[in-house]
Amino acid sequence: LAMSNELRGALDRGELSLHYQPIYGIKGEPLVAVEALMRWNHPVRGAVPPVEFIPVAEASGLIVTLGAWALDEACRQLRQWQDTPDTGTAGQLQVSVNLSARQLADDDLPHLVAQTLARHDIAPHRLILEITESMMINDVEAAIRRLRELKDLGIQLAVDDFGTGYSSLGYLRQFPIDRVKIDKSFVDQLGTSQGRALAEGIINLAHSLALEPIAEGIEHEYQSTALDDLGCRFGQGYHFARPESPDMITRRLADNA
Ligand code: G
Ligand code: G
Ligand code: MN
Ligand code: NA
Repeated sequence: LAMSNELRGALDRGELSLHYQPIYGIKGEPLVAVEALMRWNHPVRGAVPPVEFIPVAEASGLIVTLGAWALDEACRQLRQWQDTPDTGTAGQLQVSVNLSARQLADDDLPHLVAQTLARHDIAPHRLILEITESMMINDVEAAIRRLRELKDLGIQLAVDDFGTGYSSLGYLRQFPIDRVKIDKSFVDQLGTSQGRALAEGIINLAHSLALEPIAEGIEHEYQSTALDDLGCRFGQGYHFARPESPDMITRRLADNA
């Protein structure tokens, strides 16, 4: 409760910020997207990790306000990268924003997304919203309707932590999603033949459903190579880059790296 109260003021005091983790083409293509990740710099406690404060924000409902802020800030930043001279491919860069269940359930979400894109003059296909499997299976019909509303805006939808939830493959086909983010736990197991077979199955499944697989948590070169061999074209992880400040992303764009 103490943290929940503090978090309420954190936004107004400017203690929240977004860092961005690059998503690269696995064959070495330039930066294609960045995932926005919330940071809380507490004046006394220092950096509070999202795994501590996001659940608190979710439990209190404050995540709806924080999430709206994150969406606006990510779009504002994308516009700024694009408008900065000599930032190469910034005009094609996509930004991925994580959603919580409470936000998805909010009837105002599609309107909020449309307004935010318009405010910053961002083409809808450059915004990716990340949801998890668990957010889709509680009320499948409601989730499908909400996701359709979002898709009708022209944005992209990704399923985060893919493979760790309970969604049956039958359900998956009904959802209007574009990409699946293959959970780090599968990337971690790429060194064994069984783990590799599992990753291959997931990548093939994604492709057969016309979903773009994006591997998460790539920490080693051999994982990147294995994923490339298995036909996964995009990846994210410490091997490429950690979540970093907007300025560092600006530099990457300028270097076209
Ligand atoms: O870097 P990392 O520690 O940033 O993130 C930890 C967890 O917090 C991840 O599961 C991530 O999806 C979640 N997270 C980070 N930023 C946000 C955000 O803006 N909204 C939501 N809902 N979750 C976030
Ligand atoms: O749940 P979600 O996928 O949004 O969470 C992203 C989380 O994964 C963030 O906390 C981010 O910092 C973390 N992350 C990203 N790449 C790596 C990696 O290569 N290794 C590890 N251990 N964590 C990573
Ligand atoms: Mn994510
Ligand atoms: Na994930």
